[in-house]
Amino acid sequence: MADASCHGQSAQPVRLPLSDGCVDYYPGWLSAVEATRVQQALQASLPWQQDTIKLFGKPLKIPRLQSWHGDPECVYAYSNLVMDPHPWTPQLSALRRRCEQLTGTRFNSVLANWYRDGQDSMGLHADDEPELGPKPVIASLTFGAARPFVFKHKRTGARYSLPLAHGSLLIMAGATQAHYLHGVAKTSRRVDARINLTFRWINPHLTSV
Ligand SMILES: O=C(O)CCC(=O)C(=O)O
Ligand SMILES: [Mn+2]
Repeated sequence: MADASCHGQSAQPVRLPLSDGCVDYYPGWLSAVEATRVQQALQASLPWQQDTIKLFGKPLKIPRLQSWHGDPECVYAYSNLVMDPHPWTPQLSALRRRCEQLTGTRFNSVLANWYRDGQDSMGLHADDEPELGPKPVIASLTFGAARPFVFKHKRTGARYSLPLAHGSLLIMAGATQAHYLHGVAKTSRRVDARINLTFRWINPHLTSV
């Protein structure tokens, strides 16, 4: 259990044992009933799309649905994909406010990911684009199936994995993005849908497009 938070205020999170990172986990941040209500509303109301990236020059559909929301200037670029933000919905704004109150940090954007089944995934990566700044605080809210969330140390290759529970909140802060990759692997197990929201602060003047 953490005795001091690395992202502002403290509300009894579990501090993950990642030597060079700073990751706090709040398993039941939302009640199961509220989390289910939010998940259903997000699935029904966000403008989900399956984006295409270029890998070694070849177009490739990413294995999940996404929806990018934020303040108008929050253009986000990764893997040759440039995303203009959809506006905040009342529900995303309310969740953002609660994450801001907990962390003492501001967020101006959120990436929503919908993993439809076990074939949907997110490859190992770090959220280390210049526009996120050197020590980004990222608030990650999970709904639905508890898929293993994997951290891999960039230098040592050491791995740490935990299943992120329905209604849980994970805060990645400090040097986590500098030292670790993270991702959600495919699985051949039958798994239900999973939605994840990552709230971020983007500096629009540093966007690399
Ligand atoms: O789905 C997740 O838990 C992680 C999502 C993520 O890493 C991202 O959106 O950058
Ligand atoms: Mn990420």
